[in-house]
Amino acid sequence: MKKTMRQNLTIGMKLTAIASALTVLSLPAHAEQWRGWNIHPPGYPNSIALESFAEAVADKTEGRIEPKVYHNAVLGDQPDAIEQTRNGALDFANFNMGPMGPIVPATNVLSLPFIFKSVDDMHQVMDGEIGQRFADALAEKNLVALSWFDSGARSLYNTQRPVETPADVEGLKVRVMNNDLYVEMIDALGGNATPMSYGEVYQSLKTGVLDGAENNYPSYESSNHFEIAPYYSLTEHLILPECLCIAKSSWESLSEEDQQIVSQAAEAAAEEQRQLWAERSQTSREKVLSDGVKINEVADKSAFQEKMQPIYAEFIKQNPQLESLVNDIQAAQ
Ligand code: GTR
Repeated sequence: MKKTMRQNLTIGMKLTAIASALTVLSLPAHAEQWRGWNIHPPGYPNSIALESFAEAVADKTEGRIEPKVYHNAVLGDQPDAIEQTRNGALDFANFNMGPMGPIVPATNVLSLPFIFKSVDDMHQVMDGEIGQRFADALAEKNLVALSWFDSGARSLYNTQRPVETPADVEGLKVRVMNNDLYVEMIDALGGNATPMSYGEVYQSLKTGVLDGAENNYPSYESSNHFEIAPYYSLTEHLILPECLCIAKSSWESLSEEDQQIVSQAAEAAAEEQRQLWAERSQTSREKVLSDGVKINEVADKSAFQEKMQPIYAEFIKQNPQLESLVNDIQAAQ
């Protein structure tokens, strides 16, 4: 009797051991934990798309890669995060091409005001051969751009008055993203540009350190800047694409099969983001309007465009190797 019990016990123990060995075997040898940077809050189109990307990658690699998205720029502001992704401290991120300019000079072409005629033109250009040239330039700086997100058109907003002509910008203290081209852009309109990280803008508007800033509808709304700066003027001076970028070191550590999975997940995320973006642009606009924001059309955009001509001329003088890229983008629209 006793012997049988002991035998059962031994068999039981062996079975348990086999079961746990099997469990171990079914787990990937070393699951890669991937850290992803995101500037926006949960629920924002980009945030939802990044979450979908993370889920698809974890799912399709059967847990070999476990990406986690950190929202609200908790891992640092955008210029910092770009550096961290370049050196592999972060694995993936959604970056706007604006703050990319100081690191990847070719992307500055995208920051030339009014370079794109419309958001559709921007997508058509970025989804084609020219977009690949930007991806190549990013790759040289250790960033693998797998897909392009929508970021709409950026317009000026401020606490003081509607902007209808360049003269209305005179004297306004305007926050810009970290890129000298934007300082030149605001200076050319007679304003005072202040480069500042996104997270500091709300407080600076509130205390009067800033009179205004510039952004698309979803960011203007989700950042609550509209509560303090209620004049939103449709200058639409910048149409900046955003990338879903992977750190080169993380990318190169993947098998070919996993690269394909990650790449497909990034494409699917961009598709989802663009659709959510279109919806959110509408709802953000409605939300700020119902809160009392005054939105004005800018009847004569050419007055703003003319002020930008010296910036183009100087840019091409300083970067002759980028002239053909500027021309090719203009010709493609
Ligand atoms: C948003 C963009 C962010 C960030 C922000 C800013 O539209 O999605 O990546 O660039 O603007 O103004 O700093």
